[in-house]
Amino acid sequence: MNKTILITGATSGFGKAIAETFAAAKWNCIITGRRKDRLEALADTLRIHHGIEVLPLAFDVQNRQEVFDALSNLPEAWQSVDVLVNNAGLALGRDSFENADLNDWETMIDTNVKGLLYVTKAMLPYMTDRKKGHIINLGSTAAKEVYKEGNAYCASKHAVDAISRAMRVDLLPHKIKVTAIHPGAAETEFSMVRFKGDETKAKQVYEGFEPLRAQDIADIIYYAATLPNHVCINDLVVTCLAQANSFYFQK
Ligand code: NDP
Ligand code: 8X3
Repeated sequence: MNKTILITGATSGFGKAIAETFAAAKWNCIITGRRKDRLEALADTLRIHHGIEVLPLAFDVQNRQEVFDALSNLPEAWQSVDVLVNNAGLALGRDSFENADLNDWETMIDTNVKGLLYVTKAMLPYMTDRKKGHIINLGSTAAKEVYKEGNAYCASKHAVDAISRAMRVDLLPHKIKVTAIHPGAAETEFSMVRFKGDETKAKQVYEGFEPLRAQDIADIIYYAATLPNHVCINDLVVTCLAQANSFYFQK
């Protein structure tokens, strides 16, 4: 029987690459995000190319009601979720503390922190009932260090790091694995979102070095998710060759 994965933020970047990678390995996929058109298109492609089942669910992870409406009563055939990837997230703006926009801060915290908590809480009963499951959270190098003008984004990812460690302890009796993956700079739609559509600023982030690609992270997540049951990758920082940490790039 095919295994099942749920990926939040599957409409672009890491999430889309993760869906494509698991679908190619014949996992059935629950794909989520706000952009319904992209979800439907991805669902069709995955079904046609890989002959798997796909359940697209459009909702905003910031909205507690929407999250629970979408996830707490999954059709029975979809309830045996083996892997949950909490990937949906974003940075908004790169401004010093005194200039940063409060709305941006709230959106990052509501998405990266509260959204991850809501989705996990809604999905946990399916895993605790079976005493089986794997939760994979997308942190960042920004979960480990703070950088100039990274303020609330770094804080939100530090929270993902802390939540992942807390989950690992609390979910141990339920035999649920928790993996936190912390990528460095990866060229996805991330910087276009961060700089609110300013293509020049977004491109500058990756100038002069070869950043990670979404597929690199998807491959690592597939590896972590398919290890023998007794083996857990708990915490993994992954950067491109040009990056030592949040501050040091060899361009
Ligand atoms: P993208 O912008 O390419 O993808 C982000 C995904 O998150 C989209 O599918 C988007 O879907 C979804 N998303 C954002 N907000 C919401 C929301 N409120 N509700 C539901 N879905 C949402 O970025 P990446 O793939 O790069 O980012 C994925 C994760 O990886 C994020 O958590 C990010 O912080 C983290 N990360 C990224 C790094 C990078 O350099 N790219 C490095 C380290 C970590 P939609 O808009 O359709 O809702
Ligand atoms: C995304 C990478 O360096 O912008 O999490 O924080 S960075």
